Amino acid sequence: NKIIKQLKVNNVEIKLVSGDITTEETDAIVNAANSHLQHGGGVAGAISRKGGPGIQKESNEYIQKYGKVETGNVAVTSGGKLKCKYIIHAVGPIWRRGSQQEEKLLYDAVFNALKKAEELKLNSIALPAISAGIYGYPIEKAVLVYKKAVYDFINSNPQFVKEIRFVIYDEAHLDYFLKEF
Ligand code: AR6
Repeated sequence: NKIIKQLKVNNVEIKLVSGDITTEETDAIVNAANSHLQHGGGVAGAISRKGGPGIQKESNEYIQKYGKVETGNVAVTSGGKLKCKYIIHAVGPIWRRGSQQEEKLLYDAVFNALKKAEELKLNSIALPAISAGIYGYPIEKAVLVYKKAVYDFINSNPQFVKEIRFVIYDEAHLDYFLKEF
């Protein structure tokens, strides 16, 4: 993966990376999951295939134990065969023209993923463009929400998280990220 841009905010490094999140070596990678943690398509499918069957199995056990993950919330599994220690499964909203609190729910998904990394005392985390694929959230609107969530998190003075990466898979999204960060 290729680092396109990096900036430092307070004591935290933000990196924009182009490529595939499944190859990242950060302590955690974030998955763009659904509420049932059924990892079929998109980045979830790629993570599940490359990480091995343990990831879907742990996800199913999580759902059996705690029930479904509400939109805006997160669940944690191991990284399976991937290089990361953990996968933080964040459930973003399906875009419905902005009428269903999508902005708040996307903010929560990103903020809660970062908060979980801090709770787990992790130093580095990589996120995909949550909701901006199959869930249809317009990328130009999504990047504004990602930025606000990341800056709010950094302003909460995390003690552990020192590096936040956005891994951009869709080349057409790059300019929107570059413009905002
Ligand atoms: N690495 C990084 N980003 C990726 C990768 C990858 N390997 N593959 C795709 N993307 P999506 P959503 C980008 O659809 O919109 C799944 O079926 C992709 O280009 O994965 O939140 C889940 O199980 C896009 O920019 O997630 C849910 O049911 C971004 O990841 C549903 O899709 C998110 O696209 C979630 O939809």
